[in-house]
Amino acid sequence: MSDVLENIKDKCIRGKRVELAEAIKSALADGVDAKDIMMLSLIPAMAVVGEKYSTGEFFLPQMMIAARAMSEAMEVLKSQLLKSNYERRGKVALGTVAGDFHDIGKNIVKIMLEGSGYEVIDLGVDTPAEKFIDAVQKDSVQAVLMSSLITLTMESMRRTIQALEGAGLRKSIIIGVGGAPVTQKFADEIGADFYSPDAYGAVEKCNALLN
Ligand code: B1M
Repeated sequence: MSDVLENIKDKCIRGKRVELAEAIKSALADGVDAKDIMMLSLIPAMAVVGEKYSTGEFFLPQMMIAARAMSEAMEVLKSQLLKSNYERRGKVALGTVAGDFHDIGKNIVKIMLEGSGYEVIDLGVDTPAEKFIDAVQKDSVQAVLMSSLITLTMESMRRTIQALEGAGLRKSIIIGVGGAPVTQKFADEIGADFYSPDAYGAVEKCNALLN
């Protein structure tokens, strides 16, 4: 990895948000690709933060500081990532499921979908099944996409799919799931239409299944 990308990653891990934003602006001005900054610096930085938290080297405050730096960095990158101008492709609802407040991954999925021409109804975090149902009924979305970062809250995905089935809406939509602990096996088990390990994959699956 180049020194520039390594430096950005390091600043994100250490939660140096002002320096991080400056380093990203400078890299963009030098022609570094926004996608490379996201894929090679920021996302790997969060994996390192997670490892450090697991091993007890980082505590919750450090994880929060790094997460805030990452969120602000995404704001800097957003305009670059949204530059692609595709024709409108469809409307999807996206949310982090009930009980879960992690939204960095969800927000990346949102940016990538919007950059690819989708209208995204962002349901936010800690999203109960009823909000997904509302989005299908009132906003006429063609897909429901759910994110979960905690093993325990993966069950909220199952409950949401059951609630959509109970409301008679299941057959009219595509359901996609993702987030670090989610697997293809789990997606199959709960009856989702697709699983994607990353944001680009989620866009590809939407392209394939909705168009
Ligand atoms: Co939390 N946290 N956290 N956390 N946190 C994890 C997830 C954890 C693995 C850390 C650890 O223990 N090593 C652990 C979960 C353990 C488990 O269940 N197995 C954990 C824990 C325990 C907790 C708390 C319970 C801690 C506490 O309070 N004691 C608490 C939970 C609060 C709650 O939600 N109820 C908590 C809180 C937080 C912060 C607030 C400090 C912060 C979140 C800030 C925010 O999101 N605004 C935070 C963070 C930053 C993390 C880690 C370090 C990083 C998560 C992240 O943003 N990754 C995380 C460790 C880790 O993941 N290794 C951890 C980067 C992001 C880009 O990846 O979200 O996976 P990800 O998204 C990817 C793909 O998965 C995919 O695309 C994205 C981009 O490629 N994707 C989808 C995501 N959603 C998709 C949906 C799709 C498709 C693809 O739909 C089709």
